[in-house]
Amino acid sequence: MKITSEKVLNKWVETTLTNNNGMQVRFLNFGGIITEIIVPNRDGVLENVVLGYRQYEEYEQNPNYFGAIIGRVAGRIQDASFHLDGKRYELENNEETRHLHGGSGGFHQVMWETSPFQTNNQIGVQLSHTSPDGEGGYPGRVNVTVTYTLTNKNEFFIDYQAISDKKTILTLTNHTYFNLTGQQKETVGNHFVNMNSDQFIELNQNLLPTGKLIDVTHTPFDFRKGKRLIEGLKATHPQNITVGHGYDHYFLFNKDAEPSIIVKEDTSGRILEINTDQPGVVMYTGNGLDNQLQLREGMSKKYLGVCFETQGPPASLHQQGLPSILLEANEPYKKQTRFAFHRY
Ligand code: FUC
Repeated sequence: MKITSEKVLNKWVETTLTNNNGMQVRFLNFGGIITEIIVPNRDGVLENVVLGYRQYEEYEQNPNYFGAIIGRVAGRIQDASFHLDGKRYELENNEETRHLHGGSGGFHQVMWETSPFQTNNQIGVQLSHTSPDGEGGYPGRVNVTVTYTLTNKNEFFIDYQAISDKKTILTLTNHTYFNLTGQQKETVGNHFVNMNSDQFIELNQNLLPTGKLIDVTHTPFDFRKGKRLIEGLKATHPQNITVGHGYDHYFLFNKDAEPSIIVKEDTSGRILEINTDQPGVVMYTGNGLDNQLQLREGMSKKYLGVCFETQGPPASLHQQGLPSILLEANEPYKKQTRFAFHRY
């Protein structure tokens, strides 16, 4: 196993983690942006399974949040404001009247401090950052560490740890777009997804959660026995249409079983298994990707990647009955998501 790094654009450092099977995870200290994940297909051919820019300058803006760490709060916050213990906090309205993905100076824009580590069977890097009290409108000085770890079992772990000196709100995620075909050969329409979720949160026309939980039974949102994504991309269900024909929804994991997602791609024989201790996931099928972006493997297009943004629901700030994203002063925040690659 080895860790290498090189300077890019004279301002960022790109680190590559390589395991004994040739699997690689590559990322920048800027935004913690994962630029490439290279994994074998069923024949052992190593190919990239995530979307990223060809020209690294474009990561500076990165309006699609390719590969980035998202915080302090991933997702949308209605009216860019919330109440905590009777006090109203105003955040940046960086998407019309809404707050999205931590605002324009969110964790996707941070130059993270990096510190590599290596043990017998794993290698990785800790990315650390301190967000000052009041930054972006959020209360509390928050120390954050996100750890990227690669094992020899082709597992990639993202561990999120944080602590705040004041009561605050926090839910972190990563915004990698996966495409298991390798080198983005086709859209993710034929990706076959299994997800342990009975319910998802309804969205309104502005992609804001209404707070209503919809039962997935007999809808394109029922992934309990597995389904190709294309079913939702082509569906006439109003919830698929609302988000630009596809998925951009928060799925709540069932509590009775290990929360997990399994994604299979037939042409490559790749399987991605995702496990997390988060209560749910936003599955976003790249409905907003346009044809204009020059990506590493070619031009972008709608549905070219799918994100599994494991996180708590920011909808809980305004709606009852959802898992909370509150963090008490000095309460350790500790979450993990595991992305394991297999083949069949
Ligand atoms: C996802 C979505 C949003 C947005 C962004 C780029 O997290 O929830 O709708 O398009 O990514």
